[in-house]
Amino acid sequence: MAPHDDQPEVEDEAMVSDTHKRPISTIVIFIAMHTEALPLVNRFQLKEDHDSLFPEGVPWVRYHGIYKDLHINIVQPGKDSALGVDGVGTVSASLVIYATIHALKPDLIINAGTAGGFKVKGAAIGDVFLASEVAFHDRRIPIPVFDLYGVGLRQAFSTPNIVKELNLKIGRLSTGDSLDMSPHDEASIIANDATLKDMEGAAVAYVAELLKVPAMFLKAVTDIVDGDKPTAEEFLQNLSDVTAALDETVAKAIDFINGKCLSEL
Ligand code: FMC
Repeated sequence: MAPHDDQPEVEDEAMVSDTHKRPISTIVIFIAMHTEALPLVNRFQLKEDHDSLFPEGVPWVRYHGIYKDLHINIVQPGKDSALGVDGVGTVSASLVIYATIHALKPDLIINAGTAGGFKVKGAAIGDVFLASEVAFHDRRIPIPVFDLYGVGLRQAFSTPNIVKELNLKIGRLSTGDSLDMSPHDEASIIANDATLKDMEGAAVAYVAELLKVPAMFLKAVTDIVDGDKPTAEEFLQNLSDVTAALDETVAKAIDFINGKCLSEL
């Protein structure tokens, strides 16, 4: 490589280490479902943004406010315009995160939400995990290298001090666009060595990496994937209680993050 080609890389590195050394100021919390977000919106007294950052007519929602030294933003896909249900899944997550990063240039993204957990990997209902890595389980492309692209394994931003302070369980998160689990998905989830299964995490990680924003993943277990209860039933039954556990953990994480820089997390 010609010497002048090296220059931007050096500057990039200097910029990255700079951001890692100044206190975190703007946080974006992406939460797919309204029920999951409500306790945090109330806790931090966030206000809905009526002068939207987003394109006119999209259902995407942003709640924002100031808490201690932090600008906190909770963003959501909102309700599907045709069907009126929360826009869960990878497609809307990617779009909302893209638009949000573009507009707010946050220092950190937290994807908070519910997930299925595998009891063979130590998950129980109500546990809140921090994901160490995320990957997809429904993008099977059996062609060399495309196979790895499909899996899209990515590291979460490393936050060893948050893990210690909050005493969090750690596991890998596997993402796909279905709540149920087909035998193909199951094989991929096992190959991903996942403890958790959700519908947004790996998509958030993809966009965050693309736009160079650190991302962490806090996931609360609503249902046991390798248990004997039907997933949808167990999910709906536990959603409200588990959301309370998620709220507690996210709030503690925010308190820990306040006043710190990325390298102290
Ligand atoms: N499988 C996939 N997703 C989820 C899950 C499971 N067993 N339990 N909870 C979830 C999460 C997804 O990320 C969605 O946002 C929502 O809850 C279910 O539609």
